[in-house]
Amino acid sequence: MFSLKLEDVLGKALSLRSLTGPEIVFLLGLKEEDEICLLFQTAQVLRERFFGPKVFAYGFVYFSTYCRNNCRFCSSRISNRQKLRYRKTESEIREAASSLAKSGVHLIDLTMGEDPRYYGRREEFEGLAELAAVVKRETGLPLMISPGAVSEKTLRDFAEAGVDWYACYQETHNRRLFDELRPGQSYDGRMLKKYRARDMGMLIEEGIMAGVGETNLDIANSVSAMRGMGAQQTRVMSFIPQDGTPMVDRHSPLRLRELLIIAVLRLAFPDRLIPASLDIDGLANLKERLEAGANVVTSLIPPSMGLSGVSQASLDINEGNRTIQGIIPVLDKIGLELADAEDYGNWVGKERKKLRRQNLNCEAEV
Ligand code: MD0
Ligand code: SF4
Repeated sequence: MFSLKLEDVLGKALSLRSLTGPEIVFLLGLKEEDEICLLFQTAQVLRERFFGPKVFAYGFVYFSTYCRNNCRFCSSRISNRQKLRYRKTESEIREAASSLAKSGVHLIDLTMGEDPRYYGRREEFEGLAELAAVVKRETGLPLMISPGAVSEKTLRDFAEAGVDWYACYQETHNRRLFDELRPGQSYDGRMLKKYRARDMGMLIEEGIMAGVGETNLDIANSVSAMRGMGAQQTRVMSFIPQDGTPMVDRHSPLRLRELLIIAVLRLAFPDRLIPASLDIDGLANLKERLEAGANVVTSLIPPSMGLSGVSQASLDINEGNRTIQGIIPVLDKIGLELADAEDYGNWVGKERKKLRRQNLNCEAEV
């Protein structure tokens, strides 16, 4: 067995060459503190090269916590009878989005479970596409939608309404683990949605979960799946045990694991967006996530509007910590700064243009 040298692997990443599966597995297995520090420093150098000191921030509106699915890790799963659910009205959604926009976020992420109200009726989705267009107009910000594995027609409605991003996380690219985590859902069907959204010109975000029984090789395979779909935003989130779910007694993984994965994502996707989510530990560990190479803070939630997070339903929300004011002192401490809305708008505009060009070239080839 040949052995890899850390300096070689980091050097390769710094010269923007793709890392192989074994190299990724090697990085994820680092144990020595000084080696891990070198990895994080390299991730920071790469982030700096493409984004300078600028960090983006996303406002999050989880507008329906109803879901027809039964994911084992998720508190919104249909068989969780303990869950107090809500579904926000159009005007509540617009109000939350506007208040986030006023606070200075760069994007609005409209998220819901696979709410049967929507999945049962076409008109509801049509209404949602219209609402997305209204929110985009009213806030003047790019828009992400995370509505689950919607139909082809609905994806098209979103694309036509001007939705910029489609987010739909696989959580794992190990099919056996996927079947365990997302019983009754189709692995290929979910993957296909992202490819279709991309073909329609929407940017895509792919995400994985750490601490659900995945191996380092699974993570390396996820990196290659993310590369294959051309995701513009790639994320990892630590599993948080949820009351009322079959995984409530499982432990949340050590945060070091998530940090190593963030750093590996940065090395693998130096010029892509990589979130540090407030939905895992609230403000705690935000600094560490950024120091591992993340460049977007996600899950900012306006306080006192009755909105919840996904993994952390209430942590730090009403305290006003999941806000722009909450994160700025953390950015300051490590020499980072909040980007302008214009910086973000330009990034999205440029990527969407690139994608349209690629899509046209593909059409020309067939
Ligand atoms: C977050 N809670 O950013 C949100 C969520 C959905 N598009 C994003 C997982 O952490
Ligand atoms: Fe529903 Fe999404 Fe939760 Fe699965 S992860 S139960 S699809 S809200």
